[in-house]
Amino acid sequence: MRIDVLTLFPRMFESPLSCSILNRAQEASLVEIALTDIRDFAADSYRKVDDKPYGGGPGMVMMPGAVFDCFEHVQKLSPDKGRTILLTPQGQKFDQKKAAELSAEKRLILIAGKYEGFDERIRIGLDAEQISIGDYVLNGGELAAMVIIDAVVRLLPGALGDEDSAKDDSFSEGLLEYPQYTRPEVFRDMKVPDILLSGDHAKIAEWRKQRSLERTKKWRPDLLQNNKDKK
Ligand code: 6GU
Repeated sequence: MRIDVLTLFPRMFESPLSCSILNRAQEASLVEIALTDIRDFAADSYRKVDDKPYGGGPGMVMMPGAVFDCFEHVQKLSPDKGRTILLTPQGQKFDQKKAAELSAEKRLILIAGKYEGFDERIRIGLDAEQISIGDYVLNGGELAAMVIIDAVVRLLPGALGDEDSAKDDSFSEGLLEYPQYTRPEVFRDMKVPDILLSGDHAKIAEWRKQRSLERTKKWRPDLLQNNKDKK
């Protein structure tokens, strides 16, 4: 997979992309992540990329010129057209299902903007899908882009050490994950449930399923409702 990110702050991505699973996935060529600075495509020598909104109001709006030029440049970096995504609080809410869907793409082009917004002609002209990561406002789309990259890359075959680990994750079956335990068997008077030490794999699977259901009912009943709505 190839992921291109268009941003005014490429340095924000350095640390997250160079650690842990995201780093390993790039080293193993499972994903190539390329950052392009939108400001390099500004038309004037002040490198100006935003301006006051027509009609008045607070804040600054991203001008279309640099974003379009940057996008057209980035598109040519690889033969795949890719799926273009604009990060904005107005977008469709990102979830595990969307992560799985995006992980099947050959190429993603993520465009991170400043919150006050994009000139409307960017959304229209690029014919991009809009994604939000939740109902709150961030200063820009960068952190949202990183969230999406993280959630998508860990689903690429081979990205996790253990091939099965993504399957058991919370949300992968529309439920929260079952409780996990590791050594020691007793910690501050709290004991690992006997069944997990029993070696009976069928019973363990059933126990986990029940615990998943139980904690989803208790902590995230909305997920069960969503599952019903979808079925
Ligand atoms: Cl994608 N961008 C911004 N600026 N704020 C957000 C968001 C995106 N998703 C949730 N809040």
